[in-house]
Amino acid sequence: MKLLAVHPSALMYTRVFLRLEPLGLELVAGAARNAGHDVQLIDLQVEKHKDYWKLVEEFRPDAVCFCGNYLANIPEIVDLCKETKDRFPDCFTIVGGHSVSFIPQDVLGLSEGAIDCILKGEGEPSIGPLLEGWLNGDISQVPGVVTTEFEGPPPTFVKSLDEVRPARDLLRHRNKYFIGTLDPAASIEFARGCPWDCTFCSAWTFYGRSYRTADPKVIADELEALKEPGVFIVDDVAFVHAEHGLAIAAEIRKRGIKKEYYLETRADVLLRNKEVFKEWSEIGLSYIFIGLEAVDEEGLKKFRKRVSVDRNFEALEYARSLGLMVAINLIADPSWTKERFETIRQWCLEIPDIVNISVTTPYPGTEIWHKEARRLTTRDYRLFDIQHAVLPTTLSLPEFYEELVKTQQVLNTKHMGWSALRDTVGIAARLLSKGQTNFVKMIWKFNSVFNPKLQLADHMRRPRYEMPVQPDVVDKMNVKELYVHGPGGRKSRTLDDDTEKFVDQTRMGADA
Ligand code: B12
Ligand code: SF4
Repeated sequence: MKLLAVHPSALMYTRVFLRLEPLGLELVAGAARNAGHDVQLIDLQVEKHKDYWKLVEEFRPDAVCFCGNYLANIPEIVDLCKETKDRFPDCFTIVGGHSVSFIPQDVLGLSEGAIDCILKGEGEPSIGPLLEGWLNGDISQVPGVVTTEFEGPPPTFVKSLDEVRPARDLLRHRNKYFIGTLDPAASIEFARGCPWDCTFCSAWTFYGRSYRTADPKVIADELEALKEPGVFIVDDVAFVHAEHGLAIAAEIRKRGIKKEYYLETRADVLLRNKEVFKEWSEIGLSYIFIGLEAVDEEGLKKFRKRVSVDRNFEALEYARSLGLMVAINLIADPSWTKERFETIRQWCLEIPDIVNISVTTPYPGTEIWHKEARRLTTRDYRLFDIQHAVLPTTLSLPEFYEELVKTQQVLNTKHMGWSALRDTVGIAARLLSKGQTNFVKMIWKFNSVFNPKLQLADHMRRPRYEMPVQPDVVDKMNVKELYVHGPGGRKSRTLDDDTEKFVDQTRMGADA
């Protein structure tokens, strides 16, 4: 069968700071190719809808599959499926990925028959059987499949993360992916899943709190094959398991692989596994993103992060001492007042790090979704990108955005525009001389994207597709109902006993 794999357009944040290759979709494309299908891939983060149509006309796929990782992309995906079905009624349309796995019936309903099925959970094990089933006229037994008429068996995990490799060669513009000065950058996965259980996050509910690691040798093979000098490690929490991090580092040293890395981790993991991060800073780690979420104890408790403020600051200090560029995420709560924003602004000004501020957003598959969804002030999917307020704000909405953007401006003043150019003039010149313009273009983009008036205007657009009205707020909920892949318990986590104990001590525990 001829399959076209499609990643939708970029959301607000990725229009400025970074743009990354669609690794999950490349894995699904790789698995489909291994199953004997003829596969093409298009990424609308870097190409336009007219390029999609051109490719569809030329390639004439029998099936098109979309990556529905992001809730805010759902309207675009539904529209593309509708038009694809109008023009090519026999084309099999599939949507898979993170967000749609939690709300398959809602998405199928919006599409009015234009989406043939949702494929829930990990795509690698089921995409081959799905295409096979379509050819044979029966897809009802494919794990993870959901249609308006039936639901197949539960989704399954790929047998091993080493089994399928991403079809990187199918990406048509590899030089368009970057993060900060890592330009161009490729993405790689060392481990999958997260053993913690934060209330605002769906990473753990998607994977049933499992944690699986890839073989260090396979990882090193993949790194060796990458042409890009920059590498974004997509793991939710990097180096949870110290031995795994050290084994990859040893393989990299042995083979003399020279790359620059970016990763995301938790403050308590960084402090527990100091030697791993030190080793990585010596073999090329240059950026580290730490999800602090809040700067006071009360805020941390709310997000069920059992890391204390002091430990957070200690972690920042340690990361800086390794010479790493540190980025921090803070979550702005809709209840924030002008004074609260001012306090955060002052804090951001005092520290040398990059501070990214997102807005509390209940997502399907998270605990806060079940507690807050009834209070949503909008049901427009497009606003669920953690840059818009979708819950009632204490300040008026215009004031909230004024304050939010003013606080995000600190980042602009400190780390973008002329100050960025001044600090990175050598790097910028080197990148430009190689024809890499992503980083240099990025540093001037902030004001054109982050603008309170534009954000307010987004709320005024008439929604084409809305989420269904949510049932009553649930105070006590059955956590098991949140999962896409059912929880597999201790054996589903490749962690030694000490690390498992550490995880248990640092999470609140769904049943605690
Ligand atoms: C790396 C990452 C990013 C990267 C790269 C994203 C990219 N280009 O793909 C960056 C940093 C750019 C990013 C940005 C954002 N992200 Co992000 N991101 C992640 C993260 C940590 C891992 C994703 C990943 O690469 N995993 C590894 C690959 C192999 O897995 P995968 O992509 O999920 O693909 C598998 C399955 O989903 C499925 N699948 C995927 N596509 C398809 C397609 C088909 C047809 C099928 C059958 C299956 C399938 O099969 C794949 C293989 O098993 C996830 C958390 C998570 N664990 O999922 C959050 C996550 C997906 N991001 C999230 C958010 C909110 C964002 C932002 C909106 C944040 C912001 N600050 O604005 C932006 C928007 C990005 C955009 N598209 O414009 C949320 C999603 C919320 C939601 N429900 O919409 C998540 C779940 C994090 C969270 N804590 O809740 N993100
Ligand atoms: S540590 Fe918390 S926020 Fe981070 S991926 Fe795991 S569950 Fe999500």
